[in-house]
Amino acid sequence: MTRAVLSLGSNLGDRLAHLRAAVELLRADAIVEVSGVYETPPWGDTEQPSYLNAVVIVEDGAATARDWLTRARACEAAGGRVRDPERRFGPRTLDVDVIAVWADGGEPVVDDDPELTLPHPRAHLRAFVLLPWHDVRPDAELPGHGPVGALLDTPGVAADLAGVTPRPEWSLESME
Ligand code: PH2
Ligand code: MG
Ligand code: MG
Repeated sequence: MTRAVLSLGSNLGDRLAHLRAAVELLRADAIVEVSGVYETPPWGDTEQPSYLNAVVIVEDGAATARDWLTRARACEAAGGRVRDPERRFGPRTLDVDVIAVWADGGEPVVDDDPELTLPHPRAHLRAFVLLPWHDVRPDAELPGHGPVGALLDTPGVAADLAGVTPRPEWSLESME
């Protein structure tokens, strides 16, 4: 069994529809938990529309960390993602980032592969990842950085929390 935390983000087109489509695709891979949706100011490149962000926790008996990246990219491709090499943190229809992966025995996967660095090298700085994750897993730990609850209290993250707005009217839960 491997478990992964994925971060979903969209700030172009029908943002909610993009997040919902990603969740539907990932359901086939056994979604364990889906967070609420937050509207968040753009981080890292401020000249772009606000994002909708959410976090999902997924489990699959056989998936490797690389498989989670492949699945994340398949979601992005289905969401019409076009990459702009000139603009690393620029706008996007759908972004699915692998934040952390745990192997069979619960050990975190640590990897400095530039294509899939694990844990995600900027997750500890991002209120838009940490807050929805903490909502669904209050005891979560980001490998190498400690409890997510404590990271929410670090100065840069705590300052950003003010702009992270819950949108309870926009659910990603299945309508079934
Ligand atoms: N993703 C980025 C860059 N900036 N800002 C917010 N609020 N949410 C994101 O998902 C996001 C971002 C590139 O991955
Ligand atoms: Mg991203
Ligand atoms: Mg990404």
